[in-house]
Amino acid sequence: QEYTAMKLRVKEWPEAAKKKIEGKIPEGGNVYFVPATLRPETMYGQNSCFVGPGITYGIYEVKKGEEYYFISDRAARNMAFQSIFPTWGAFPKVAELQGSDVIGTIVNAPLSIHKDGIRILPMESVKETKGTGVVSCVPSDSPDDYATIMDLAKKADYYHIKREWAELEILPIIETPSYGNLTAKFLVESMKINSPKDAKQLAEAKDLAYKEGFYKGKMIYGEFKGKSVEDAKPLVRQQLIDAGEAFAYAEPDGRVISRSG
Ligand code: ZZB
Repeated sequence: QEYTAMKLRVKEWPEAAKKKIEGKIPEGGNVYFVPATLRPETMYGQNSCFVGPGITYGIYEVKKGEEYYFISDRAARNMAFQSIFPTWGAFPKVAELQGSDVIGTIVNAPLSIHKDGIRILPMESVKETKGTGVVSCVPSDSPDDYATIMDLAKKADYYHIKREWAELEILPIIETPSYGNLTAKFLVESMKINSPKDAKQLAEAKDLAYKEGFYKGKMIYGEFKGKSVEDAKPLVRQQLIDAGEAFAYAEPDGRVISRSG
């Protein structure tokens, strides 16, 4: 799996996170949340960014005094063998936090219509063993994200968030013949998915959304408006990478690869 790892720079930490990172990030050092995505062309529609509240994350030093990544330990280890850290195999950890510590953090999200930043929010279904453990929320085109954001808005108190953090306008970015311009909303509603816990149905919806979006989707927002999703995807990705706002991150597939041959 070749992901696009996005760099979402922290603008403001909540109190719980401040306490845990105090004295650990040098003055002037930037921390980035790094969601891994397979859909760079949807980044215009990021309206928040998810972490698993019960997952343990680290802040890792990528460039001393300058650049630090908030990711899962597993992702840091993988990145250390992809020349993302300066020393091969090394991934220096400067702080350890729980996902729940960072809920409410404001980060700057490249390409997002939300120019003042987006919030870090909780998503129970984030898998620690996939990507970076950080997930960008695009409720227009990801059924999981749509179901989660609806639930967060409905049960804001339960999730210890402010309702308005989840109750944001959903930007249409891709038009498809079968599902209109808000694919995720269409699928979640028509498949009667009532909760982000409906894992089986959500997996099915995700599959449908991927296929329809990739093969039939057309961009209706952004610099590549009018182009097919298939054509726009690599263009948006390259633009983000060239701007230093993203980098390539490959997910090892878990199988043991024989190197004897
Ligand atoms: C933004 C986005 C916009 C995504 C979209 C999807 C869609 P896959 O297909 O199963 O390999 N993701 C990444 N890491 C995690 C994680 N640790 N736990 C849960 N979800 C994760 O999944 C890749 C996608 O799953 C990634 O791409 C990310 O969400 C999420 F419009 O990023 B995506 C139809 C899907 N649309």
